[in-house]
Amino acid sequence: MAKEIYSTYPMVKYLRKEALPTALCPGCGGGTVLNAFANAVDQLKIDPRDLVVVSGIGCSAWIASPYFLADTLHTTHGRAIAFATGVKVGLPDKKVVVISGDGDLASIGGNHLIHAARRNIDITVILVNNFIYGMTGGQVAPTTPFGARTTTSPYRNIEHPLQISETVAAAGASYVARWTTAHVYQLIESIKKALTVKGFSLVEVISQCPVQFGRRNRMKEPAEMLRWFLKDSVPISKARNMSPEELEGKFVIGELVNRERPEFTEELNKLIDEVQEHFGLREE
Ligand SMILES: Cc1ncc(C[n+]2csc(CCOP(=O)(O)OP(=O)(O)O)c2C)c(N)n1
Ligand code: SF4
Repeated sequence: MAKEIYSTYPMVKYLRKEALPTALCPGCGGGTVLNAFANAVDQLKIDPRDLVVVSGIGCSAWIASPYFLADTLHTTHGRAIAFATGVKVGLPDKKVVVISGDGDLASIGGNHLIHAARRNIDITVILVNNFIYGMTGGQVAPTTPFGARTTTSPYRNIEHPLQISETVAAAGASYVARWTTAHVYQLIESIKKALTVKGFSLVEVISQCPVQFGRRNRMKEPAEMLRWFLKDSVPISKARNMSPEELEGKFVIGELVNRERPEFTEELNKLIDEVQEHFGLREE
């Protein structure tokens, strides 16, 4: 059955066939994100040999590796952006993309996320926000909605979630957008923009984990979670005229920033040139 589906799926050329079918649970939003990324690469006609795709640890990290057919780097938990920074500095001509989960990138790896955005290094981060640590059994995360149930907040979560996109925008990224897995066409367009802007770009994707999050929060069917995303999404233009109370629990979707700012690897190379010139080390 899986083989039949993959034989007619046009994006299969971007997947490692030997790793299929994926280990993602049926209805996991990770498949939608993988599909959106492959479509964005396809529509931009990016040669996968020009890509380096980096992930940390978690179910969402599998999207990059082992499933995406490019040079991929499956790193330690929380450190994907640190590895990606090294790759970009060493190979500035490559398109460096990080795909991983909210736990990986915004919890244990949150410091790297903020400081990569502050440096405005030219890497694209696709952050799959499913509100929990999916791979390890559905523990509470800094992204878990207020009041939600998880294995480690079985009565209700009493913390408020980190607003990832707003934090990254405030830190200085060139491009930040948030969509959900129920907004696939907008998501593909945003990933395309993120892959083309110079500087740090983040696409946060609100995604369903029906197994670890949905079934503890009365949404065990993936479609129920998608209906929730559609019902509670607010376009950013509308959100600007709403109070914090009105926005409580809503998903603000759209582009938060799209701006030109100096990029880190260009600044670094300018500095190297200046220092070499100063010490007479430049080769003519
Ligand atoms: C240093 C370290 N701490 C903890 C873990 C255990 N661990 C593996 S994946 C994970 C959480 C993954 O959550 P997230 O990034 O949100 O991805 P998801 O599985 O939800 O897609 C944790 C805590 C680990 N592998 N390494
Ligand atoms: S546990 Fe959740 S995040 Fe992990 S593969 Fe299953 S549905 Fe997806």
